[in-house]
Amino acid sequence: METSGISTISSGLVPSEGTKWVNNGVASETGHVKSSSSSPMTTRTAGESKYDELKSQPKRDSSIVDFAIPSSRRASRKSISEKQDPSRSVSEGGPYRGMGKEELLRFSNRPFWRNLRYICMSVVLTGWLALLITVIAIVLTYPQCREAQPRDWWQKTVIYRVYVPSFLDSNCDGIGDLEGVRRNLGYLHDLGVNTIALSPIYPLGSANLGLDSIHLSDTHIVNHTDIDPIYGDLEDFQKLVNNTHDLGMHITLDFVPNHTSDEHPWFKYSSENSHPKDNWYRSYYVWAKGACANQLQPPNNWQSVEECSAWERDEDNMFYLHQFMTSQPDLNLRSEKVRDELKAILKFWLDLGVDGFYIRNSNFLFEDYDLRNDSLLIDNLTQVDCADGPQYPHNAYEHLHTQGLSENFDMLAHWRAYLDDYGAQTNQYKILLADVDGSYEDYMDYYGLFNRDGVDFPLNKFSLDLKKSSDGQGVAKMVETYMAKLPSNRWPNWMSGDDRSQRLADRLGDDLALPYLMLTMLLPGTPYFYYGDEIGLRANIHSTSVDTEPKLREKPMRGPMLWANTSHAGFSDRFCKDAWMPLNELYTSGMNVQFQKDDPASLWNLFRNLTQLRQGKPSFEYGDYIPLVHDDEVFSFVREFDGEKGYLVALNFASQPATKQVHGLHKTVPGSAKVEVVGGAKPLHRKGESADLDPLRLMPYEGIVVSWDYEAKEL
Ligand SMILES: [Ca+2]
Ligand SMILES: [Ca+2]
Repeated sequence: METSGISTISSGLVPSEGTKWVNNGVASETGHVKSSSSSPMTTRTAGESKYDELKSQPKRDSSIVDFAIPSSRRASRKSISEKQDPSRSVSEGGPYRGMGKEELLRFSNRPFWRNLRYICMSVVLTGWLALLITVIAIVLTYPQCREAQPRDWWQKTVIYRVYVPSFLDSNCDGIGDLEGVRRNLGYLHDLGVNTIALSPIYPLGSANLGLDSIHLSDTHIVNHTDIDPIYGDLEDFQKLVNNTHDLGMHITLDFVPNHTSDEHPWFKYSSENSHPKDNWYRSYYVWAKGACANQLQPPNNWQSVEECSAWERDEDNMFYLHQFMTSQPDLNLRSEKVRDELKAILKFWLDLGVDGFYIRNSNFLFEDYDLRNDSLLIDNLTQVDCADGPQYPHNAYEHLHTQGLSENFDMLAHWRAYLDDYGAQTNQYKILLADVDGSYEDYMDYYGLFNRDGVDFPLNKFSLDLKKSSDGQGVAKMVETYMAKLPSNRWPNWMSGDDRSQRLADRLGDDLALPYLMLTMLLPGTPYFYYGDEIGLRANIHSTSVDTEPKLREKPMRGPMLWANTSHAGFSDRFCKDAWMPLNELYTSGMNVQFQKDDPASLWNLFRNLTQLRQGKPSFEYGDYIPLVHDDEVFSFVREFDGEKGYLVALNFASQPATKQVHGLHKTVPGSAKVEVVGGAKPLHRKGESADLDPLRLMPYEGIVVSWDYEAKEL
C-alpha cells in the first residue's frame, strides 16, 4: 500500500501539512520543491521529514483557492493522506492549494475544466446576446415620436387676399391704393395674417372707357412692370414690400401671362401688319388666316369665355386669338421671345422683394398648334347672338384644344424651376400659385405631372361650392373628395372667397359662415381668406345703386372694406371723395372692424382666436388629420401630432342642436377636454371650461375646438 501511495504522489499529488497540498513534488530539505521527475521514490523519506517540519509551521498561504477535483481522485488522495496522517482530511484543504501556476494551468487544460469553461462562457455570451437582442427589439418596436416634416413659410401662413381698390383710400380720390394697404399692415399683423395677396396693380388700358368700369377687368395690362398711378408708384410698392417684411410677413402679386390689353405696346407693334415677316413682335400673339374661300371666317370654332368666337379679325383680315375679351389678345407662349419677356417680368418683381405669384388663367396658356376644332358636347344647345350670327356658347364645347394642354404644365414647371433658382440665391422660397378652372382631376395635374413640380398649389375653388343649403354631409363630401384626389406629398389649401366669387357671408349666410371659417382655418393646409371675411362683409347687392352702377351689379364682391361707423366707413377720410363703389350701409349696424374688435363674441374675434390657435402649433402645422363624425349635422375631426397637444374641431352645420358621441371614436379623444375656441350665436360652451365629449352637445351652428395633453403610449 505504501508503494501504491507513493506512486500516486509521484504521479502528481502530495498531500501537504494539514490543509496544505503540495503540487506534484516534495519539499526538499532546503525548503525548495523538487519536481517529481527528478525526485526518486527514495526522496520520499526526506519529504516526509520535511512534512513534519512543515506541519509545525503556520499556513503559508491561506488564500490559495481550494479547487474541486474529481471525486475518485479525491478519494484516492484521501486514502493516502489518511494513511500518512489520519488526522488530516481533504476537507481541511483544497486539492490544488499551494500548486504553482504552471501546474494549475496543466490541470486547467484537462478536458473537464476546458469543457466547463466553454459551457460557462457559452452561457455568459448567450445571456449577453439575448440581452442585446432584447434591448434592440425594445428600441425598434417601442412607439416612436415621429420627426416633424419641415414646413416652409407658405405652408404655415394665413393668406389674405386684398382687392387693392377697395381696401383703404389714403389720398381721398375714392380708390384704395398701396399706401392704404401699407397703413393697414399693423391691422393685418394683429389679425394673425402672414401673407398679403394683392389684386393686380398694373397700369390698365382704357378699353373699358372710364374709371368706374376699368375695374371690371383688372387684366387689361399695358405694362407688366409698373404700378397703375391710381394705386401709387414703384416707390410706394417698394415701401409696402419692405414694411411687410419688417413685420415678418410676405406679399404676392398676380401674374397674368395669358394675355395683355390690346393697348399694350407689344400688341400695337404686333398688329402692324404691313411687313409681317420683318415684324419682331408679330410672333408675340397668336395670329391666323381666316377660313373659307374668302378667308373672312374665324380660323376654327374656338369660343371665348366671354361667349362668341375666340378670334377677332383686324383691318388686314387677319385673325388674332383671345380666349377672354376681345380687348385681351392671347400671348403666344410658344415664342421664345415671349417666354423671355415673361421671365424678365418675374425677375423685375422678385428683385423688388416679392415673395411669389398667383398665375392667372393657368389652364388657358396654350392652344392647339394645328388649330383643330373643339368638339361640341351637347347637340341642340341654345345658341347665343354674336356679331357673326348665332353661335354655340363656350360651355357647349369640350375644350380639348384650348384648355389644359400639357404644354401648360411644362410652362409652369419652367417657372417653378426659375423661382427655385432665384430663391436659392436669396435663401428665400418663392411661392407659385395657380388659377385653374376644371374638374378635380384637371385641377390636381397643376401640382405637377410625371415627377415634375408644378405650382405649390392651385387655389382650391371647390371649397367655394358650398351653399346655404350645405349641411355636414356637403362639407364632408367636399373635404373628403379633395383630400382623396390630392397627390401624395402635395399641399392642400382652403378658400373663403376671392374677387371673382360670391362673398362668404352671401354664399353661406352669417350662421354657416362661422363654422366654415373655422373649417378653413384648421383643416390641414394653407387657408386663403378674402378681405372683409373676418367681419362677414356682404356684397352691397340690395343697394339702390345696383341698377345705376354696373360695377356693383357685375362684381358685387369687390365693395369697399368697412372699417368703422364713421364717414365713408373709415375707407377714406370725412371730406374725401365717395368710394368708387357704394358702401354697404350695414357698416352702421355692426358690420365694421372697429365694432367687432370690441365685441368678444364677434366674427372678427373668432377669426383672430383661430389664427392665434394655429400659430406655431405642431398639431396644426404637421399633425395628422383624423375625420370623426361626418353626418347631416356635424363635421368633426382631430388634429394631433406625437408628443403634442391633440385638438378636436367639431362644427354643427345644422339649424338645430346636435348631440354626438365623440369619445371613443379615436383612441386619443378623452371623455372631456378643455375648450380653446368657441364660435356661434348662442354657444353652449365657454372658452377655458371643460367640454363633455361623452357625448358632445352643440347648439345650432356652434363650432368648438377642444384640446387635451399628449399621453405617451404604453408598451
Ligand atoms: Ca386712393
Ligand atoms: Ca392662351
